[in-house]
Order: sequence, then structure tokens, then C-alpha cells
Amino acid sequence: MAFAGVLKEADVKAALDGCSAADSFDYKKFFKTCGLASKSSDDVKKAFGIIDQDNSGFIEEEELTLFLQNFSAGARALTATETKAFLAAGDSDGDGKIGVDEFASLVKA
Ligand SMILES: [Ca+2]
Repeated sequence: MAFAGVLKEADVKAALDGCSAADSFDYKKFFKTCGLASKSSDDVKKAFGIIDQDNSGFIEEEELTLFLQNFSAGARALTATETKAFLAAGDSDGDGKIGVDEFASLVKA
């Protein structure tokens, strides 16, 4: 997985299992369960870089939809409802995407 070396595989599996049903994704629970919430800000930045697949410096809506697949290639895509809720929770300056500081706040929420 893309987070090997940062997160424990069993924790990631537990986090993914916890949101396997459509519309059950809860970012607070996910970040806590996978272990990212208790990582250093360097590790959180590293995670941001993985999720920002096109290296634009922002996590856009399309990248948020595929969020779970960064943790496991076989994971489901987020539903439109989940993606919108996730974006709304993170996008504090209202530009429609999530920057690294916004991401760090989400992870530590
Ligand atoms: Ca991006």
C-alpha cells in the first residue's frame, strides 16, 4: 500500500473495514482508526502528497472520491454524498479543494 512504512497494515484494514458500506465513511473515525491522526506533521504531509495524485498542491474533488484507494487499491470509491461532506468539512477557505493545512486540520480533528 501507498502508506507502507507510515501506517500499520492492520490499522488500515480496520479503518477500511469500518467504512466498507456505502455512505458510512466518517473521516474522524477513519483517520483515528488508521493511525494517521496520531502521526507527526511530517507524516501527515507525506500522506497529503500521496492523496494529491497529480501533485497540484491541493486535493481536488476527484482525488477525494478516490481517497480510500490510496490506502488499498481494492477499496471502494466514496459516494458523491460522502465526497461532498468530506470536502465541506475540510475546505475552510471555500476554494473547492483541500490544501495541506486544511488536510492537517481534518486529520487532527
Ligand atoms: Ca491535486
